Amino acid sequence: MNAPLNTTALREQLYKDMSPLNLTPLWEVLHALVPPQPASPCVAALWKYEQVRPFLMRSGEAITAEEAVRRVLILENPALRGQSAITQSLYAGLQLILPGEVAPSHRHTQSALRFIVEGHGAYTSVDGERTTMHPGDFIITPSWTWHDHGSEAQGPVVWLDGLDIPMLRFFDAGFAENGDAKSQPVSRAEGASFARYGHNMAPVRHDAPFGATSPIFSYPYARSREALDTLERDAPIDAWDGVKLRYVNPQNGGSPMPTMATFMQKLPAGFVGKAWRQTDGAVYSVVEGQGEVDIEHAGVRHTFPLTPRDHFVVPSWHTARLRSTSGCVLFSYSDRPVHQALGIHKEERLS
Ligand code: 1HN
Repeated sequence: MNAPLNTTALREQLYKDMSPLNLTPLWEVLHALVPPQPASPCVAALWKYEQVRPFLMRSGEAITAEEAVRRVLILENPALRGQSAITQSLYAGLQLILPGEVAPSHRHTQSALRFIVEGHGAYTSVDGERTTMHPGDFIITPSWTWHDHGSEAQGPVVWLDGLDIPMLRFFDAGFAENGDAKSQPVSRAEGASFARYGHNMAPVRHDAPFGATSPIFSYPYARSREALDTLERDAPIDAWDGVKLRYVNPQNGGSPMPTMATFMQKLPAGFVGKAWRQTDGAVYSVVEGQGEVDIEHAGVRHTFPLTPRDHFVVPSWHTARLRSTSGCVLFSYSDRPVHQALGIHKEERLS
């Protein structure tokens, strides 16, 4: 029911008179502040690799990795253009490095993940240890560690960068520092961190070299794929996820980074998944095979066809459903660990 005219006039005058003191009535915004359902401003979106790749290659002609510092095309949520964000809390971009190039050393408080999309033989160095990239590998840059990238590959190498940039921006906690040298000196053998922490074993005198972040820099695709294949053959298939595993920090069983969870899943051939929704917004990279995803929110429904190297985003509380006739492997990351740390994570598995 509308307020009578004199009341309306009274209120409008009140709002106008107190506005110079930076006062606003809660009752006008209360409903939007605590909505009955999570109400993300983000929308579902798909980036087809065949459409994106030509622009990546053109960037390779337009600017060097060194001049750009990081030659990246940001995947911006269509509803958040200009904010360098794919969800309210997460950043995503596709980075290109060409043979012989170096992306110079720096460090920042933001955590980063790399998911290798195309090409072999580029490397990233984290605090003196190099990791060679292969398609499907998941590589971590812990907060405040020196990192640079380089390439001794034959052709272009492209990876997905996932960072917690919008989250740290929200906390006004973003800092960065440039290194003295373009490439940091290599001080540890490649594979040392994986040998220490990647085989269900750990150093006897336990340390946490990167605090809350996993001491493993690289989770190789071959290992993840083998696990999914074994489970697809020998274990019950989840009706929503197919076969889905989360990557872990071997020191505590939690997510590899404090702000981002990462997952790899396989949809068996003929999979028709049930629908779910969850409060963590998730970014997906299609690794192998073909499939389809339906994403629905507030009466708007998208069906995205999926082929390798495509990327898509499922924002918070959007209902999603996966299908694959021939089988499909998907990598994804989300801000779930933060929701869980705050005790606010919600998931609904619909039938
Ligand atoms: C960054 O340092 C990298 O190290 C990639 O490759 C993307 C986006 C924003 C800020 C820093 C990298 C980034 C970034």
